[in-house]
Amino acid sequence: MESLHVFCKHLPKIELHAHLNGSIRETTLVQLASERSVTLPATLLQHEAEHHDPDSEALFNTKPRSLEECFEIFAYIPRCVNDIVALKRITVEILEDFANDNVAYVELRTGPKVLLVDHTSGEQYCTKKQYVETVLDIMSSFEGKERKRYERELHNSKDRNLVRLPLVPRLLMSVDRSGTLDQAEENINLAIDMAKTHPHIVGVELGGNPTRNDFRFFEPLFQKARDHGLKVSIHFGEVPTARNDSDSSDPILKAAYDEAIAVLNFRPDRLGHALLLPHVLMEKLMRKPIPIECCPTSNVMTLELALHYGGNLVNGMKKHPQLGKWKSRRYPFSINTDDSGIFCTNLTKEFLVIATAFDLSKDDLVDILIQSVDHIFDGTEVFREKLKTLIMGRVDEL
Ligand code: 6MZ
Repeated sequence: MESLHVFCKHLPKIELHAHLNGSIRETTLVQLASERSVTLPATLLQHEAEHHDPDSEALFNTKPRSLEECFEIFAYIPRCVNDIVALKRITVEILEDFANDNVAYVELRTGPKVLLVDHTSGEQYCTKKQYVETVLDIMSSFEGKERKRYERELHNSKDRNLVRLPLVPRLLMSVDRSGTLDQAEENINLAIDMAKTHPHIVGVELGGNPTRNDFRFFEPLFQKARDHGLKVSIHFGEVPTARNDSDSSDPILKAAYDEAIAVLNFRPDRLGHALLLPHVLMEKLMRKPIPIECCPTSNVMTLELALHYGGNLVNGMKKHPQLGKWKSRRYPFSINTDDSGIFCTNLTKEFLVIATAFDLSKDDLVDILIQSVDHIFDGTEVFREKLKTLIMGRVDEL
């Protein structure tokens, strides 16, 4: 276990499904809340002190976190990250955390927000565009520093494969499905407009509370984004659906099924989660796969699988409704954190927990990782091939 942990830690990884405001360190969230006189309900806070260390051996002791609880805590976050000062802080810390976890490429996703400039000095607001520019500026300067660090260390090192790869950050702009069509349109137009001059913006995504609204409501906007060259990822299969087209006994399940069919017919570039799929939909995907962004711990938590196994994440993971099948049928998927702050996780833990639950070898993990490089939204084939070569170079040394 220990050697597998070290292997997962040093493996250069890629992250394709991470929500910015869900990836806040819990310690930072608590501090921001206190500075802004926001009282966070103690029941929503996750970890005992020993779990704060991301490398802690107490890996899998996360408290259960239902989907409902996730959205309860998401409602508090904008009151804590309410100004540009906080946004800068969390963005830098999140990039540092991914870099320290040996992540070589990350696509962060976030819904642009109107924030205060500084919560301590009055009521001056900045625009959604300034929100995105703030994140992009931090990404660019972080990427520049990482590249310089990498070149310096290469220069000083006898073996280039021992040097930690630089973190390359990219951005997806989110549409929150519980918001209005006007808000969604504003975000999509902003993404299209800003992507013309900001190559860090590589796509758009639909997320938010899966019990609210319907993909079809937003579909023309995602088509527009796609027509402008942006890639599209859609959260999918987070709530149960009817079993098939003729199963219409429950109108909510039937609507969820019809929505799922609409998503699949749209053929997004990637699907987030894709958890609760009836056989018919899974077989439809098997025939013409769309890469899935799997978020193992988040899935087990939101489906409350660990709850039934005394809080044991590994046992809960064994009951993951899809992961075992995807692996055995060689379905294209990537491993991601979703909300590392909310679920007390990082990519090392995600690789370790699936390896432990499904008895995967180091080669299996590398296999999953390398095939998922093809799912990256950053455009060039050359970039992806180079990344695979760099990852394999490091793997040879592990
Ligand atoms: C659906 C999720 C999510 O955009 O404020 N979000 N949406 N399913 C999930 N699985 C648990 N986890 C996070 O990031 C926080 C927002 O991301 C979405 C929610 O809308 C949440 O408010 P940003 O940076």
